[in-house]
Amino acid sequence: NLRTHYASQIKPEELGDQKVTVAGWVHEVRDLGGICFVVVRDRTGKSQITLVKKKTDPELLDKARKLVRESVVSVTGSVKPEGKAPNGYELIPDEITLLNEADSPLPMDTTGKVEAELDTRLDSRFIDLRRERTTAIFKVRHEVLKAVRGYLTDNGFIETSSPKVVATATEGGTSLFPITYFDREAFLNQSPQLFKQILMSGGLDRVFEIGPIFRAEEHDTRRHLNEATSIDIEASFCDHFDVMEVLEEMVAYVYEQVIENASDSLGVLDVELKVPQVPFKRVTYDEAIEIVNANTDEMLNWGDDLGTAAEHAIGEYVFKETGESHYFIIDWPTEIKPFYAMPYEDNPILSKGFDMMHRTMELSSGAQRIHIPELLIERIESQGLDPEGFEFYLKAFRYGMPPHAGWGIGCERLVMTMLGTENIRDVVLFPRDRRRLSP
Ligand code: ATP
Ligand code: AMO
Repeated sequence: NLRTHYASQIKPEELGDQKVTVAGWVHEVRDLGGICFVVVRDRTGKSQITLVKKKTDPELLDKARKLVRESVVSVTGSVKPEGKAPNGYELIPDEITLLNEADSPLPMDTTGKVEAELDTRLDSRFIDLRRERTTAIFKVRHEVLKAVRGYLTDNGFIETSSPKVVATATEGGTSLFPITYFDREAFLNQSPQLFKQILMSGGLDRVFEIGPIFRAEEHDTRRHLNEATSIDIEASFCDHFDVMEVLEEMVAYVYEQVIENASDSLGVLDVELKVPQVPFKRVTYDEAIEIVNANTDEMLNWGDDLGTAAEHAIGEYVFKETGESHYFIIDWPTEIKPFYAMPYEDNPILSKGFDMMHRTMELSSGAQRIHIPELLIERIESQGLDPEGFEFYLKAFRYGMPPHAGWGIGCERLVMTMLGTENIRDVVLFPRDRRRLSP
């Protein structure tokens, strides 16, 4: 056996004389002459291996002293309670197996004493992940996705997957990555949008997808990726207000679950989470414009999109008023929402599209969708797109399409705003951006 226990599973009082085997990376070797400590680290924590010169086989002691930091070892021995050791125990080894020796010097420091640049860390992600802080982020991300799946499943959503190689664009705002698909031009999909809507015609009623989206964002910002993970839902016989409720309830549930299941990781990251209060405040687009014009130097006209500075001004305003970071912006001008957003029947200048915001950035967009094919074609044309390219999609609207609504929320932005990381790249294992294509 290369391993019987993780570091955090070893409880000396329960083990008695039973031997254990831990496996992991050599975190440090401290040779004090009469006594030598080897600290072995795994995903869960650290084990201290203690070798007393007088009591240890000289060959084993020699092997321990020569261990190179960050090498991979497996250690078998007996456990003794020891208050001064990392998890309250020490391991008296019978055997140390060197499984893979690390070169030195290492590409970057793992002890956390020297803070490396993000670029250096991303270049050597395998080493960066050996830092407790980095691993903690991905443990939280796991809890986030687990909670999302749990919440949506419990609320009647079926998990589906849609193709990532497609023939058409869906989101006007950003450009597409073209690829060669045999002898045809194709693209990497920007959003499951069209497919999740087709599933509504199919009668799946409530679906969700967690998958990659690809966006050829021109700019290089701290909140944009070229490959992101989108959490998408679509639900039939619903309007935008119904799915906004699903969204805010889900976000609150995710926070609750992270607090419950990832408190250790939150501690490592020094993050104290507060569950957002539902319902989130609803700010209308008109109010949003007023807030920006009253509180900043910007003068926005009705119909303008909200830029970064405007989003920040609104976020601060809402936070001051409610003490909450999350809120919705509703009742947007139809013209600046995607073609699939349903205009209000009694005032088609406004749409049933919404954004869900965090104080610092947009987290999600959604809408009640147009389910009437004639209106949909009109909207596609009015955005300068060719309905012919959307035939596979439009077909699903002509033979019984229920009213429906949905949203997409960026997983990375959800995790980033939860943990307050500076850069979205911190919460992606192998980010894709303007410059970064490997690892
Ligand atoms: P979406 O997914 O809807 O595109 P987003 O949060 O990525 O949402 P964008 O529409 O890309 O938002 O941008 C939101 C606003 O921020 C836009 O008005 C845009 O002009 C502005 N913005 C985007 N990138 C930058 C940038 N690099 N510098 C300054 N402003 C930016
Ligand atoms: P939208 O384009 O607003 O809406 O995208 C939804 C959410 O996905 C995340 N996101 C990104 N995150 C990081 N980097 C990017 N380049 C990036 N682009 C998007 C954001 C954003 O709020 N089809 C609609 C959703 C719907 O209506 O159901 C859509 O894609 O968090």
